[in-house]
Amino acid sequence: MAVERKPVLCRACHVQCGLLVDFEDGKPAKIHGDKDNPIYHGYSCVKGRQLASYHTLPSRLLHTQKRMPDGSHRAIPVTDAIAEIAGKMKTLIAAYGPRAVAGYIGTHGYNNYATQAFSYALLEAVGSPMMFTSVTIDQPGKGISAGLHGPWLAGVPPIGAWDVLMLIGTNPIVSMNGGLGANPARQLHEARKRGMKLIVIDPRRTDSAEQADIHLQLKPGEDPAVLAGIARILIHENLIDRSFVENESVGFDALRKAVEPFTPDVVEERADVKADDLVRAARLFGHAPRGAVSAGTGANMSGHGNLVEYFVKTLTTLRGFWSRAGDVVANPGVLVNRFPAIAASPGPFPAFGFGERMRVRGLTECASGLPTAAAADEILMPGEGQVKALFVFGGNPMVAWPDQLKTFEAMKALELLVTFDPHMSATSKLAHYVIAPKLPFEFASPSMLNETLGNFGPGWGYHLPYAQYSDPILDPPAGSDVIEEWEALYGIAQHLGVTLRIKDLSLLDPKESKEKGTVLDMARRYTADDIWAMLTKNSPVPLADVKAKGRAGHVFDRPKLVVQPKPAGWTGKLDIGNPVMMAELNAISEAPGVRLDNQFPYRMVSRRLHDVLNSCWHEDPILKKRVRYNSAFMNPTDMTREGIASGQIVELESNRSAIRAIVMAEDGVKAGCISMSHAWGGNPGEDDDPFELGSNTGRLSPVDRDYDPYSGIPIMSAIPVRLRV
Ligand SMILES: Nc1nc2c(c(=O)[nH]1)N[C@H]1C(S)=C(S)[C@@H](COP(=O)(O)OP(=O)(O)OC[C@H]3O[C@@H](n4cnc5c(=O)[nH]c(N)nc54)[C@H](O)[C@@H]3O)O[C@H]1N2
Ligand SMILES: Nc1nc2c(c(=O)[nH]1)N[C@H]1C(S)=C(S)[C@@H](COP(=O)(O)OP(=O)(O)OC[C@H]3O[C@@H](n4cnc5c(=O)[nH]c(N)nc54)[C@H](O)[C@@H]3O)O[C@H]1N2
Ligand code: SF4
Ligand SMILES: [Mo]
Repeated sequence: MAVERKPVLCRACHVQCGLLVDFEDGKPAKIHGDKDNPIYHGYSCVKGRQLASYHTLPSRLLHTQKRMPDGSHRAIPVTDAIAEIAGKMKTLIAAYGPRAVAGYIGTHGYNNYATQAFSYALLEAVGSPMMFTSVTIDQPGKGISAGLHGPWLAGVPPIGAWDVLMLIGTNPIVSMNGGLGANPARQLHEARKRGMKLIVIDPRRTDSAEQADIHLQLKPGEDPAVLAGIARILIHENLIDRSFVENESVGFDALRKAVEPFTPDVVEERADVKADDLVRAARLFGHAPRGAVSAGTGANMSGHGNLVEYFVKTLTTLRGFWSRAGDVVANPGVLVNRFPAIAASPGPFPAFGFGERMRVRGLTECASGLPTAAAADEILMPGEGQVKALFVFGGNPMVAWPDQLKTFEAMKALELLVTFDPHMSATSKLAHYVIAPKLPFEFASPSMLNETLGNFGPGWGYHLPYAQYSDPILDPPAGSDVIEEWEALYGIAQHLGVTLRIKDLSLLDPKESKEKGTVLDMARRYTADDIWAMLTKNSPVPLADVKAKGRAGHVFDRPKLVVQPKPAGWTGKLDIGNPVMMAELNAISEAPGVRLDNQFPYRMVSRRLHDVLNSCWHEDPILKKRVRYNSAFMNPTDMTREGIASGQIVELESNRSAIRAIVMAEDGVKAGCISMSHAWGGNPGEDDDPFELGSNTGRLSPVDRDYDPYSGIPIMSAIPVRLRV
């Protein structure tokens, strides 16, 4: 049997592992990690190993679908769909103006840089500012806190330099979220062997918490109290880097005052974390010479995401854990440029209150983009500017957005809903057109996404100057009519008679990436090679050189980059006492803690499952054997008290709606919590059997109550619920 081995980068999630595909007689037979890969060291997960069969699942759409008047879908040639969509857009824009056309980039829109660039370009070309992304229903506190605190240009040292790591509401060993980089289990193992200490703040004993020196198993939503408590101990015990704080930041006195009420006893009372454990955690963190803090979705979705992410940065500043003059930059960049390596901050930048204004709840654009939690209202609310058309790029609003019942009404109200999706997702079922895209092994792509992420926090991206470029390794199935998403968007633009300007995504500054982008010749036939050349036009290493190194990932020989001292006369400083954040902290200290009240005694906390990604991979027969539905994981003591057993269906009700879910015992879940993953379940009115489709936790979050005033994110974790047997 002829066996051929082809390296490829996995695009099933953002971390883009370098994998090997063994072809037997021209067909992919086995996918596995690549032991020689200098970043991933052989790592793969089951989703990546199933990626070839994902291309041939019976449920994969091989043709673009059009919705018929009776609600059913029929295959049509993609070229027809492109022409019809453009025609409909023209009519809508003529009648309602360009703001009526909106876009939403979801997980798989993010995973595909060409889709990202072309989707923004199309909206811009028609004059619509209405591009939503999953960022504002994910970790919007990251961008907002960066604005309020200010970025540190030199970034953070790599994991190899840390003596301590604090993880808050994130479980990178499963999720690959930042904190531990690529192949997180291996990185953690090596760091632990070296002596790095780990502090985990999470209501659940996660895979990451299992390995922690200290696990603060807090009441969900009480993160600000815990972090303020830690900051207070650092200040009281003089465990801060005084000269760094004095020279590089402003606002220390305001911070000191605001954290003062959060004594260890107060924190114990509010967050149900032992005062001694809090002190131990603060001392472990405060005595470590170097370290890092990383937060995730749990920290961002439980009511005070901006403040928690602000503490992530403030604790880093208090300890002076940022990269300093003389440090060698671990990854000077290959396909993506980094910020200038200077040990200085340009100071805060606007975090909210600019750009496009939403017509609801006083929301505006923020440093993490437009508030996606307002998108359904923008579609439903009549009046000037009402959204009439929505393009969904690799996302699934019907199961992922908060307030599913409202989202359902919104999707049905649209005059044009177009999804780019290989499956008849819950959202696609309501779409007028579902464009059937090529899948990752059918087109080329370089490792830009994970490299870009490396610029935004500790333990994200690559800790070495690494890049990989993948060729297409599979042909689309015989008889199919699938298309690369950028080609479909280019076709729509051609029909509309507009000119696209493609951003150079090797540049981080949005303005620069636009200015240095490429204006397309709309009469030309571009190839994928042309597009990737545009997207990497100003990359530190030319794409041609990356390609020349072959198709397996490679560490590039880059000139050594050393962090330079702050130039003379520099005025920018970090702000650790931002008035908006301090006011939020004061309000928390004056309000009673999250009490498990009689009406809604449980808190539903979000979590990720190893074998699926959000709403993806649920239809894969192999993965289905591992995970069929999203269980409601509960502490056995709560189950005994309620008289319920694993496998039993219960009803979970919030102040918005109720869902039925299947209970599963898990010792590591804090009592009083129900730990459940999102993006399951079907559309309202569909089969409500949780054993078949799972349960939609989005249905429990109202978007118009308890939302963040800047990003619009509602409570999507730590949701107060009651349980009925
Ligand atoms: N309550 C609660 N809600 C949450 C969360 C939570 O923790 N709790 N998490 C939030 C977060 S962090 C996020 S990011 C969002 C997720 O929000 P979304 O990105 O909107 O949802 P996904 O389920 O990731 O949608 C992915 C879609 O892409 C399709 N797809 C798969 N492969 C491809 C491909 O190659 N190309 C294209 N074009 N499409 C593809 C899938 O079929 C699926 O329909 O959900 C959010 N919702
Ligand atoms: N296998 C797999 N990997 C994924 C995904 C997936 O679905 N499956 N999704 C991808 C996406 S879209 C994203 S955004 C990332 C997210 O990556 P992470 O943010 O690491 O997501 P989780 O693994 O859900 O970890 C969130 C943790 O927060 C905890 N938590 C919940 N509420 C609170 C709270 O109030 N306070 C604190 N301190 N903790 C709380 C939960 O118990 C959980 O352990 O993962 C990505 N990777
Ligand atoms: S962790 Fe992500 S990139 Fe790596 S194999 Fe799994 S799905 Fe693919
Ligand atoms: Mo996400």
